[in-house]
Amino acid sequence: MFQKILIANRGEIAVRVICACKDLGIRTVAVYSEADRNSLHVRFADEAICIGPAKSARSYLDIPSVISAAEITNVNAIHPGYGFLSENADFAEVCEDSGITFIGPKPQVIRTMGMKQLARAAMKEVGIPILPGSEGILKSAEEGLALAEEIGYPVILKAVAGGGGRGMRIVRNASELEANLVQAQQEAGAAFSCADVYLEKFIEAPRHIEFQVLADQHGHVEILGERECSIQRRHQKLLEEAPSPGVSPKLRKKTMDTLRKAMKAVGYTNAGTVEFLMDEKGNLYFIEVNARIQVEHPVTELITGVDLVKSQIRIAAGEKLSDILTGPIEITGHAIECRINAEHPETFTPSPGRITGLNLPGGIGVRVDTAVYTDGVIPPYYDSLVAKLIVHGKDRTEAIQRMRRALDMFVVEGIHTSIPLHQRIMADPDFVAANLSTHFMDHMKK
Ligand code: MV4
Repeated sequence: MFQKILIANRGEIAVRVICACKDLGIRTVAVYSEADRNSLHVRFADEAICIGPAKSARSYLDIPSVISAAEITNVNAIHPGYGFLSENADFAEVCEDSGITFIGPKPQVIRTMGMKQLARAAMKEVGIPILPGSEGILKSAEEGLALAEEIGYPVILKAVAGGGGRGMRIVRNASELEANLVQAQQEAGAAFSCADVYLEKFIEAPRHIEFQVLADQHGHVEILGERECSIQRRHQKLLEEAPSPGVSPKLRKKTMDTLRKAMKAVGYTNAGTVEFLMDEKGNLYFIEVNARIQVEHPVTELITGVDLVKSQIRIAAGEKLSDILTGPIEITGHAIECRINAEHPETFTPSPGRITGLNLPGGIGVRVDTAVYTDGVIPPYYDSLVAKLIVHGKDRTEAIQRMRRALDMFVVEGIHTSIPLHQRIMADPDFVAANLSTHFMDHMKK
């Protein structure tokens, strides 16, 4: 097992990784930008190193700075958290070349999953259903027109280097295709330095459902059920729950059985998420793989009892999944996570600043993952996540009731937060009826 781990991240996930390290008896090194000097991850780590100015490009995204900090402190491994360098295959490679274990999948697997048309082809190959669309990169408008004619409009153009909703264009008829393709390629080129685009059938009002994967370095893969992540706004998830109310036990078993084989076949290791869209008929179609721990991992932890971050570290250290998991994966009860963001609850405009008053809720079935404290500051430079409020109940009804209670007792003063928005969602009849799609926020009544 590792003696010392560097955490290449900030905020709640850095604190979450420190928790896992403390549980495993591993020493920790925090890295921080000049804006994060007084952060909790700096306070709770055994050592801390400033790696640069506030701007991420010069601190948390700066590979030489992070590697230098790892070498100075003589760590055995780096946990990248989510965002920042977590899915950067070059970073993972530099870590390995420097004799530091990257806590994540192998660089070549990260690289393949990052190129969405390759991930799509790889998953199709191993029997995972994908949406009808192009075989690889779209080479011309003519090819796109012929393909769209065959599969039927609407179709969607996606940047191969995109993901998470960036670099997508919906095409509703033949007259729109060429112009949209040119635009999509230009945008993709500017945003990702790769202009390649692929085409898929567009699902109008899908549900967004993702399966949690854990895989060791000895060829053993486990799937820890799924999460429902349909409630989002501008591709930012607001709330996630597990299990998905839209997935039947039969569909869950079938998908998990196929995924176990698929992830083994692609040589996947460590933690990951396989994202699907569910159409109106209840069919699941693969869209992408996230080769990292995700923000919403706690809902899976609460229904399975598995510590996913500890599992990541043990897998990276070479342990077997059969030693990490105490038995078969069983799903108990229902969990919901609300992302509490520093933003205006109606306009969604960012609301950074000093937290002047704070009460974190507790009680049975309630977990709060956060790095905030009274008089602490939410800086304007990074994402607006203040806390994740996660509840667990015996069923969805009890989880909703506990979430309402916890939201009522969650006090944040000095900044605006999304707490009132979550209170409205918890009271919404469509939410209570689990009548969900990615258009939920457009339909929710005031
Ligand atoms: C889609 C889709 C419909 N059809 N792909 C968004 C996040 C990224 N991971 C994939 N996304 C989508 N891919 C097909 N073939 C719908 C989404 C999608 C979406 C698209 C447009 C506007 C809002 C959206 C919200 C959630 C998901």
